[in-house]
Amino acid sequence: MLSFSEMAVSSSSFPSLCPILPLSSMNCRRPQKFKYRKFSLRIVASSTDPLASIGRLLWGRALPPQQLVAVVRLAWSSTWQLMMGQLAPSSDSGSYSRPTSAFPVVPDSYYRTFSTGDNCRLHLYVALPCPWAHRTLIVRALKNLEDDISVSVAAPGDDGSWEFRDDSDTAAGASFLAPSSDKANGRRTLREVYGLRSGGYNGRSTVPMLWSMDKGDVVCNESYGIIEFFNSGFLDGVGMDLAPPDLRGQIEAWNEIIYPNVNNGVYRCGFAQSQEAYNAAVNDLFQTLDMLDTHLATSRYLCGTVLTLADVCLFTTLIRFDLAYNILFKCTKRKLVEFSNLHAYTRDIYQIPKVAETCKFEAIMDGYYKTLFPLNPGSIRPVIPVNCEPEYLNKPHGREILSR
Ligand SMILES: N[C@@H](CCC(=O)N[C@@H](CS)C(=O)NCC(=O)O)C(=O)O
Repeated sequence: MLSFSEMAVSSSSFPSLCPILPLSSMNCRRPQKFKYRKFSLRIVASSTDPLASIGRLLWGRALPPQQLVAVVRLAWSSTWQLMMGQLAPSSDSGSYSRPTSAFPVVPDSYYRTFSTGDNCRLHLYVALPCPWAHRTLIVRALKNLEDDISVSVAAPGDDGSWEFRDDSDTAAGASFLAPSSDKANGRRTLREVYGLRSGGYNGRSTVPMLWSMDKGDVVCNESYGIIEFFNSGFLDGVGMDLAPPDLRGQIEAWNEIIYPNVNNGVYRCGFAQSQEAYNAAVNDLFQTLDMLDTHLATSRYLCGTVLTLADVCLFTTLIRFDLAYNILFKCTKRKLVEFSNLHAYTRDIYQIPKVAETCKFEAIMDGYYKTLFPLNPGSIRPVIPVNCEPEYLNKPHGREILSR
């Protein structure tokens, strides 16, 4: 790709811009451009403001804003379509369709070793902005699996793919969460780790990913598969059971509503590539949130008085709602804080011991506003809303009464 200074001295760059502007409407005199061409090129090359210089070179001293806007708009929207097409695959109608995971379930053999509590040397790869990875961190904490399942925390690199850093605090314990080195394989990127499996790997290198250190292979890279598996471990008295057999039908029913309309629903809003696709996604999302708000007025958690995997899955979207989705993904009909029951429910779960330590607001903000640059090209990170600060989330939620 050409840098701005290279563009400025490459005369072939300009004709490609000019034909889309009607010459008659351009506020410039042709001869002026050629008369001063050498001089202008020197100015552009040495300028500290190359865009302004290119504008002056094309149109003389007076910049015609309408044409500048028209050119930039066309160039930007074409680039945006190109990038979104790559980053967010969509249907013909412009609706975002999430690619499926390559390793969607944990094979039975792992369940057998895990249920006995044998050290089966599993390692979890996560990233802190990611709502899907966040599910696995919460269940790992609630099941007290920190010492059994070690974790590496990846962070977005310049190209948006997951990378490992030098450990920020090597003395920290197993529950400390911050971007880290790759503690299982010593690699620099997650892509390299995926590539270590026998037979290689060409798919998406996503988090969360559960890795077998014994087999040197991916166990699962679908968040729901991983949390079901974690929940099955050491059931006798270790942590809480987040999927009691009598509630499994209800959990599944809630997941079938919440995944497409809320968890993936916010992405369907943010990554929509047509107005119609956005309208449909935002309607589905807010209709579902209204229904959940009504349900949670009389039910402490989704399935009654017991926290389940369905609540964990809903929580990791809700905790990001006013921080990121409301603004960046245009989920603007209402903020979460305006849904009194849903917001109190979010605070209730946030206050369960060990959950707050998994919520990393700075990393979430950086991850969304800086990495998803097609949605926020200036990379300016908005301030954290007051209602998303820990002090606010720790305010009494008053929901204990629903458990009596
Ligand atoms: N369905 C997967 C989704 C995982 C996913 O999309 N993770 C994102 C981060 S939020 C990712 O790693 N994306 C990197 C990529 O697509 O290359 C799950 O629930 O685990």
